[in-house]
Amino acid sequence: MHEKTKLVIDTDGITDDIRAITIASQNPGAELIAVTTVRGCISVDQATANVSRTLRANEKKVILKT
Ligand SMILES: *[C@@H]1O[C@H](CO)[C@@H](O)[C@H](O)[C@H]1NC(C)=O
Ligand SMILES: [Ca+2]
Repeated sequence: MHEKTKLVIDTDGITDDIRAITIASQNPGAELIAVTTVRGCISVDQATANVSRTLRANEKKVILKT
């Protein structure tokens, strides 16, 4: 049996990264351990909101830590 690939994604929370998080969430061979957010084109709060929404949409448990 293969170990799942453990992932930590650091993201600025906009479109391409949101798609990457969706793909990672739906990949049965991957385990998304954590997502960290940074300010980029949008504020860190908006990035966090985007990521939280994406994870909830993919039925992942969201625990926010600041
Ligand atoms: C992320 O948040 C920004 C700002 O609220 C919004 O304009 C953008 O559409 C969001 N992107 C995604 C992929 O949810
Ligand atoms: Ca990015």
